[in-house]
Amino acid sequence: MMLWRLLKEYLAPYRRWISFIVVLQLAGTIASLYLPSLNADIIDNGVVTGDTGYIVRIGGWMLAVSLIQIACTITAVYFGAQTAMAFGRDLRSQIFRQVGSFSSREVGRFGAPTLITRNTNDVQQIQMLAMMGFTMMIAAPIMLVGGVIMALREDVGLSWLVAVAIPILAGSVGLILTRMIPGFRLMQRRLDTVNQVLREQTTGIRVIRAFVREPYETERFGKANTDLTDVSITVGRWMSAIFPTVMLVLNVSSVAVLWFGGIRIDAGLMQIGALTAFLAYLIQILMAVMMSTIMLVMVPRAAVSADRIGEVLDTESSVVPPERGVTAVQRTGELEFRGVGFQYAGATHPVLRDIDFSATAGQTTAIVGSTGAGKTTLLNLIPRLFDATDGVVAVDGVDVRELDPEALWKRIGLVPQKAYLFSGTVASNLRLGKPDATDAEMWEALEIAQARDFVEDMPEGLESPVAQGGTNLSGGQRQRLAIARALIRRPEIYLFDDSFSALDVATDARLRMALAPVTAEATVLIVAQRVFTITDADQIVVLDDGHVVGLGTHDELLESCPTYTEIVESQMKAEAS
Ligand code: M5T
Ligand code: MG
Repeated sequence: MMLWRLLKEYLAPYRRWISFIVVLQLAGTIASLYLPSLNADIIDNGVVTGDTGYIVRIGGWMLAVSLIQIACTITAVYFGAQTAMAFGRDLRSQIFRQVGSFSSREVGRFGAPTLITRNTNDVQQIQMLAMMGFTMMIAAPIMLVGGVIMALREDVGLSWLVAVAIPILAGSVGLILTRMIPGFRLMQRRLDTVNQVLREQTTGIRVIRAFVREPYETERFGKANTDLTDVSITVGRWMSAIFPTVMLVLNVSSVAVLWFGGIRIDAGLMQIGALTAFLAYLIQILMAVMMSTIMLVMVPRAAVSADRIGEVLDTESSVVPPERGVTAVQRTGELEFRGVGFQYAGATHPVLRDIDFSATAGQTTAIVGSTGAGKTTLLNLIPRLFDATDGVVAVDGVDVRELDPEALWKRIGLVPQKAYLFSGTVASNLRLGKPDATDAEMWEALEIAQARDFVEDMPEGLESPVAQGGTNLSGGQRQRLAIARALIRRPEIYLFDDSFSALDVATDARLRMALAPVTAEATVLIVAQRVFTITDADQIVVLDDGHVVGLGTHDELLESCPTYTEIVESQMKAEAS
């Protein structure tokens, strides 16, 4: 069972603490079991005979035992909480690490919202179980067994009451709890939905406003929220029935003890002190039964969460780093696609088929094709954001899957189509490209990327804040920062995925001029929408529906490739009009 596996694995480092907690719980429970019998002694030997000295003596002893019990319990709870929280922390960081190793394919399969819920709320469920376990689960069985023994010692004649009360309590509480279990799985799923809707709305808030979808989105959130509330209420209703049921059983048993005990005392078979002690033990026993039952119901809930966490932990990234990655290679800057095919998980058709071409250092290779032709997918195969499902992508003659990932990424400067920036500052975003970049290097990269002007105009220059996703910048500014981020590491392979699309024609031209000397020695792949910007490329790859339909220079392609001619003509017409 996943829950068991997680607990065993992640509690292992805290074995010593746990033994300590068990000892404390044991001591505390024994102390609390001792108290009623001391009380009985006071009544039978002190109160009944009027021996004040005895009362004071045993009373003092009771006080001491109580203090021990309190101290043990407090310490046990303290360390129990510490251990449970440490357990949660470790589990969360492991999930985080696992998710970090996922390729886009796995992240896409789960979806970000559920990954977030799994790493927060689901971990919390198990953490709570561990916490309750440390504070109650250890005490409950000791209390149960000890209570029964002590009760029998006080009076065997009433022991049948214990035998009747335990199954009644366990049965009725258990019945209620089984009603609640189906609600738990539903609760986690609906929590996922609430997270998902909330996330979508906060990221898409501008679009929602622009299309006046607020009422609709509000309703959508309202529905998800109500669904979660409904199932929580159903679970809550059953939960609220537990306490009255317990009290009912407890009170009826107490009355029965007093009733039958009274008869036995009348008959001279039992002493008053023994009766009070017996009553106290019965209550302790029933409390232990209740605690165990509640624990038992937390188990299925935590098990649901454990399964959800286990799914994440057991998902292997489809992009696995090689066991012994090749780091030392003859650096030629050669980039090669050999019979490459790619199919997205769950897609019916491959997006790329039989891609064959190579690009060498000092060359600029342009990739053109209509939207959805597979240009971005093609580029993403090089830094292994995905792995080719067919054929080989090779850098310097080595399959990228055999290269050490760090070594591979160091050589690649990728400017993605959607320029994503991280929350922080301009400088912190540039340092993603090169952690030890100096201010001068940053300004130089910004200069080439034509971003110097606007960064200088920002109030704090390099230290100006950047919002998550770069939402406080314009699309063109974001693109230029993303270009600077890739430039600053001076890679050997540049991948520009439609990276100039948000720039006006003049800025685009200036940027390319500045870029040319920097990338002269490098292998450059440019995905372009505007054909006139890549007419001087060394070679142009024309993609259509995942196939290479043309390969050559601008002039060659005009002669031989109808698809290319079509693209050029359509853009010229647009220019003219
Ligand atoms: C090519 C499909 C998409 C399209 C084809 C990124 C992505 C794409 N696709 C998926 O099924 N899942 C995905 O996660 O793949 O997409 P592309 O490579 O992004 O095309 P492009 O870069 O040539 O297009 P564009 O618009 O950027 O010029 O059919 O459905
Ligand atoms: Mg694209």
